[in-house]
Amino acid sequence: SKKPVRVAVTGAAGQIGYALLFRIASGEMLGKDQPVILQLLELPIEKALEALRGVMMELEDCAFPLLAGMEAHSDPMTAFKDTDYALLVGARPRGPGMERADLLAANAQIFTAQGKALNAVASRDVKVLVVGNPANTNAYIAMKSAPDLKPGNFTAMLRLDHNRAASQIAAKTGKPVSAIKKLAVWGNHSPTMYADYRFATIDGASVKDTINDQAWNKDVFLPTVGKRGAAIIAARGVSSAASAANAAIDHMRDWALGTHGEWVTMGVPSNGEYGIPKDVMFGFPVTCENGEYKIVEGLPIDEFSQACIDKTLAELIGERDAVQDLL
Ligand code: NAX
Repeated sequence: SKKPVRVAVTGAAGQIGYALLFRIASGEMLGKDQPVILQLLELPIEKALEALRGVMMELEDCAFPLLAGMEAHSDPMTAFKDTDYALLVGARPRGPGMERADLLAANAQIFTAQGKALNAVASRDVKVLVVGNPANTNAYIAMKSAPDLKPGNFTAMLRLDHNRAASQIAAKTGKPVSAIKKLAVWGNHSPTMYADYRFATIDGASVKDTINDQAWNKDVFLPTVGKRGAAIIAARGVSSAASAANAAIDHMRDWALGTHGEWVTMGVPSNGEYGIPKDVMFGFPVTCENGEYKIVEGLPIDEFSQACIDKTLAELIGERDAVQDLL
């Protein structure tokens, strides 16, 4: 049987953590033959650590055959020791009256410390997924704080946006989501992201030609996907958790086990693809093979798409510039 791998999860006592840990431990992320050791990080405050103890009791009570070990930590330097995978879910939420700059600064502090800890103690091949918002910029900060790790070890979660887009297209066309291929979401995990179905196929037919309605794209599809997080908060009273955890599982599973030629969306550091400045953590279509992702290159970008990409890029550059002095 396989040797256990180490999976660190931060914010483990939060609502995404609660929807995520049980699925990792049951083998849905890394395979039904891959034992895992969970290294869980929470804030060093009694309430959070007590809640984490409760979650760990429930994990024990599942008696998962693949759960080879479990640790609680309040210091990233121990939580990330030798970790092969790190899901950075915990982040500072926006409090009442908090300005955007304050939010960026508070998270810069968290993700600098976590990036440094990963740099110091994690496996050299660690795969890092940042879920905590602002996810792209937090991933950028962690990457910049870990100079001894490859930039490509760091990614941000755009998969929820990708899955939301797929689901809207399935509903519009009356086809199952499984029939949709070659969808892409460009840019920031924020309402500025650009979900792009120009290359997508459904049962082999062009999605764009099947829908054939640019007004629907612009006036319905893009706003629906972009504002989906807010719609869920309005309906549920709290933010998306199960769907976010599901997207995190999809992202890591595909990165680790491969996509067999199919496209998925990951936020990854640019190497200059599509004119995105180097190191900007940007949503791109990728394929994954042998534990590596590869950006799908050479796609034509029309005028409408370029304007959308420019807008989401401008937002990311603004976030990057706001934290530059804190790194
Ligand atoms: P919760 O507030 O339920 O849980 C967050 C947990 O993180 C708390 O238990 C808190 O104690 C812990 N935490 C905070 N700072 C920490 C730190 N420095 N180290 C370790 N633990 C820390 O939030 P939840 O609903 O689970 O959401 C978590 C994050 O995901 C938020 O930043 C949220 O905005 C973000 N999201 C990102 C999405 C994406 O697609 N990228 C979608 C869903 C979600 O909104």
